[in-house]
Amino acid sequence: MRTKAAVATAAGKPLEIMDVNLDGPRAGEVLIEVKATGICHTDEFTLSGADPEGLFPAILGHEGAGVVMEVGEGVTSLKPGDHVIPLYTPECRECEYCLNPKTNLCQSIRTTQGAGKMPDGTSRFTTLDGEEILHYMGCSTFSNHTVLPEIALAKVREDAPFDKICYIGCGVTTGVGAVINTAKVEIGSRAIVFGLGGIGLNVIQGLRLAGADQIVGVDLNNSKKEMAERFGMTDFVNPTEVGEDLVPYLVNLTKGGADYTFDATGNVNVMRTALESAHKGWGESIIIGVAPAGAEISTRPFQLVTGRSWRGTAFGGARGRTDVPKIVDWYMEGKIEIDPMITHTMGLDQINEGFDLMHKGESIRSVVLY
Ligand code: NAD
Ligand code: DAO
Ligand code: ZN
Ligand code: ZN
Repeated sequence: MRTKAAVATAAGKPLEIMDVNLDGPRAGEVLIEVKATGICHTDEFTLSGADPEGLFPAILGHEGAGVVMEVGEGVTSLKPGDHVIPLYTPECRECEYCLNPKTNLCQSIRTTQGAGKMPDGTSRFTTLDGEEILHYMGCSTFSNHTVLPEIALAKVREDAPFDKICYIGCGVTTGVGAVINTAKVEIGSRAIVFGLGGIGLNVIQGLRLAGADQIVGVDLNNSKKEMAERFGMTDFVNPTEVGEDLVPYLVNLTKGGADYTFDATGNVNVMRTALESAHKGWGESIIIGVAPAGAEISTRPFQLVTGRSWRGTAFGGARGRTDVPKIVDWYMEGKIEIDPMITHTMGLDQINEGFDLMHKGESIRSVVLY
């Protein structure tokens, strides 16, 4: 079939809106119509050329929601008409990783997904001239139609609005899941969240859901304060206005250090501050932010000897086919909020404006509606 897509032709260039060819689903694959997709920082990271694994030409986008149109041979868990959210972290339920309750990092299609291909090693997308276009994170939601492996689709309830639940495909699940699945925050905890963007706000609402008593938000940008308070932040700290070293300031503010700290900036210096402002003896620091290629973290090992621990999380530790439908339920039941975080919507033709809004720090989430 022919469909309309925003194609990343080369690093550092705006996306080009064009018609492309899309082959139908092969065995174990599913064709979906994408109804809405968020624009995430990871798309920008790849488009900018900063992602060492970025491949071009490709159709980016990994935060979508849509409807199944056709299923390939052997697909049993989905049928045309089902509402779905694409998963950049699939869940095959069979590999060594899926069978280990300690991780959500299904490895069954890792190699081909990283190479921009479907599991059989080929792409379904070509230009109208027949040139191959690569998939991205196994999702390619910046196309009105896309093909994914069955194991990379979460089936969700049909009354949930696409323009909101697309955000559960990355930002919401990453932030809320970091609290619930990775840190397993207890009622009454004290926590610090570094970075109050699209991920950090979801960490904050995850902390509220978990019953944290103190939720400190740290950001260089004072304009982030109001929205973070709306989602449950109890204290705001702008490091440039503290007038003393940040770690002792935060340790004092949290009465000895936080039970849990989260980095949602991707800055390795902030990651160190997050670790060192966790409570001596038991504080846990969770890295969510993705640092630039080649960046390294450091601290004095005595920080760990004295009981702090340093961990990371991808996709909020969520097993997508199992957990994403539950997060959609939480949204529909009012346990979590999404609507205020969708600050801008646009058509596919305006998608580059969504990237501009992100660069200027004016949006939390821009969502493309097809
Ligand atoms: P964002 O740009 O919307 O938010 C980052 C926030 O950090 C901004 O508000 C900015 O003002 C603030 N900030 C920057 N430097 C700071 C500093 N030194 N001190 C305090 N605040 C600072 O980004 P986002 O969409 O929220 O993503 C955050 C990070 O999470 C990115 O690195 C992204 O790649 C990563 N991410 C990780 C996963 C995962 O599964 N681990 C998934 C999605 C995104
Ligand atoms: O199994 O090695 C692997 C791949 C893990 C991918 C995790 C990606 C998480 C961070 C990227 C940001 C996603 C938007
Ligand atoms: Zn993302
Ligand atoms: Zn698996």
